[in-house]
Amino acid sequence: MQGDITEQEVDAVVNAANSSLMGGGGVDGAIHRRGGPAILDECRALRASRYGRGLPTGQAVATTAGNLPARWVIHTVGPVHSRDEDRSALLASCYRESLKVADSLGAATVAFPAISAGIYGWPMDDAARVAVTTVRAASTSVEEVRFVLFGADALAAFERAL
Ligand code: AR6
Repeated sequence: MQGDITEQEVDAVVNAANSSLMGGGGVDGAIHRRGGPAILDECRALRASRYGRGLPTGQAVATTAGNLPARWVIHTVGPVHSRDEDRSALLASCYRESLKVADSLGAATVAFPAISAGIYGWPMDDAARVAVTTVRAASTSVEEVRFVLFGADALAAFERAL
């Protein structure tokens, strides 16, 4: 669907974060702005404990969703298109690992943005193909995966991929 991921009434929304977990632009900025400081507080605690060197690309971790309608935010770090080797495998890993975290939380409905297709520079068609292929092949208890796309072009790319 076309829409704003921060408005989704799902169990978990996935954040296209960066390794620092300290916020940024795009989806990340919108989630922290709308979700409020409780999310950043948990991100800081994660940095002080499990992820002292940051969350590695392709991995995922959950926090509260603060004031968002969702219950959890699952933060994942997509690969930068121009920089990361094995970028397709890393992008696939973002979707798979996020679904694993969702399973561990008991989340039945999960909303994903087009990870890496903004500031991280992926061509939308390619990002959509990796997203759709990976989610379709995933073994998960999640009942609904909702791709929430910003704009008609992104929606069209995901429709083509589907
Ligand atoms: N809802 C749904 N989609 C959105 C929203 C929204 N509210 N806002 C943007 N998009 P990006 P990335 C779309 O840049 O490429 C941050 O600074 C956007 O149009 O959010 O993985 C992080 O801290 C695009 O199609 O994520 C990282 O440093 C897609 O979501 C870096 O950006 C992803 O764009 C991550 O870059």
